[in-house]
Amino acid sequence: MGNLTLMMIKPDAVEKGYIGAILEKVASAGFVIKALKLTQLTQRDAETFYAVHNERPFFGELVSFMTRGPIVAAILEKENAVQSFRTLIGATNPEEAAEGTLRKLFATSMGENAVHGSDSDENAQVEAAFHFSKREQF
Ligand code: 3AN
Repeated sequence: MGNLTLMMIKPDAVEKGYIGAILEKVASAGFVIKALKLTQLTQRDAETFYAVHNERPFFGELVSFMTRGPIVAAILEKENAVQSFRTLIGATNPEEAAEGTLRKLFATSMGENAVHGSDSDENAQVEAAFHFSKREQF
């Protein structure tokens, strides 16, 4: 069981001014920030990051959404980080997300769902390396 996960605050939540509110919830839930940046994905970045979904019907929509404005990327540390953070995020569809979860609070739809969290320890490592060099990780 790993203790790191990769978060992205997606363009919809950045546009709405939710960066501070989301980081406050993340910190209050006991996650420690090990790396943090405001950045913007290129089309190639998004296609690479979401390569597992490239056969899905929503892939084009997902890539154009994720590249339309800046995002916040962060590496978060906590015991059992991947599972614990996915619980804090809530279901992919915000209408199904539990009360108090980040998607219930800040997301509007299945596509524009405010926050990403890694789905496995392996992907957390890959996604952390995708966004951060070693000297940006503390
Ligand atoms: P999660 O982000 O909850 O792990 P995944 O891995 O199934 O969900 O999907 C990755 C991303 O693809 C989601 N965060 C969402 O932005 C987008 N997505 C998933 N399903 C749909 C859908 N039916 N329509 C549009 N976008 C979707």
